[in-house]
Amino acid sequence: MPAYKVPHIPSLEITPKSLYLSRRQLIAGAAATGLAGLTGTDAFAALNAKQSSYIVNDKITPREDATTYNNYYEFGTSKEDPAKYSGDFKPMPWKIKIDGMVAKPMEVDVADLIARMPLEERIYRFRCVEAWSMVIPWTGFMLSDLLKQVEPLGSAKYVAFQTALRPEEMPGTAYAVLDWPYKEGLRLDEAMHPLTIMAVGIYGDLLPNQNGAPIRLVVPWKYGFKSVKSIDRITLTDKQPATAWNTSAPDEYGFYSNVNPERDHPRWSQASERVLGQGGGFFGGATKRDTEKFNGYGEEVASLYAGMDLIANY
Ligand SMILES: Nc1nc2c(c(=O)[nH]1)N[C@H]1C(S)=C(S)[C@@H](COP(=O)(O)O)O[C@H]1N2
Ligand SMILES: [Mo]
Repeated sequence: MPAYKVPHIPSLEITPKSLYLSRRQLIAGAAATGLAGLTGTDAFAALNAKQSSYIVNDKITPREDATTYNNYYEFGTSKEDPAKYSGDFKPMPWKIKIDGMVAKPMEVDVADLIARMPLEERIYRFRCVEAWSMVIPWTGFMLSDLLKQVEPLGSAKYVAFQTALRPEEMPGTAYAVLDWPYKEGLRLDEAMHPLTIMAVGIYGDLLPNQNGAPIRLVVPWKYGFKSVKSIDRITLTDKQPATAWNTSAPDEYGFYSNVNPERDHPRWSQASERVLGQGGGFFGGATKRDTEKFNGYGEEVASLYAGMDLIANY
């Protein structure tokens, strides 16, 4: 049994058809207006998600912790900065450009994706490279469902992702702490894996700005920094893409960044993690747990790396 019952999101099965249809209409209306002004209970209706079978049977991290202890350097480098300084960021309306080695490049509106993609709620463990973790209910759709629509060419081997760069809304980008815009990348087979999702919500609500509104990647078997926020461009390519952390510190952050307790970060151990929001205080008294290889998703993803040396390819 899940340790957590998903609030507010009726599954499609138990939703009367008339109500379901009126939600679709509401969503269509929201798409037309770019979801402007959709908050609170309206947003629950917009996030008409199905409960997924991808569920970690563990205590959910309190929403308060997941939305006030963040990494989002565009809004500052302290964990409290993103919640404090992302208030001017405007996540709607929002377009994502998908280009590169595809038969059908496109520009798509995120409100439209929220309206028409099959949304699911999944409860994933999420582990930051800084040796803390949390358990988050994400609402999103499989990245593969989006990539299929642009028809990747046979020559495409990687997917590059980019965060929007809006200096006037992102005070942290005034400092050259990373090479802006924030970039990330996946191998095409990693991007097409069913565990890889584009998230538009957490805790049944639209993503708060500090968590990557309006749309972000979530790759649960990799360190948190692979899960790039506020994406406005996705490019299919045949070359391994540059990534923000690999560019800034190549000895510390590789391209693969699979969660791996056997491969320490040069400055700290990766064998265990502090669980955010558990055991009273955070780093003070937080519960510690052993880090699992591939963050516990090995059964699903280990085959992607058959024959690869994951110590060299960190
Ligand atoms: N654009 C962008 N995406 C980003 C980051 C960032 O600084 N900028 N930080 C990454 C890191 S290090 C982590 S751990 C996660 C944190 O996600 P959360 O704040 O929703 O927990 O976002 C990742 N995505
Ligand atoms: Mo991270």
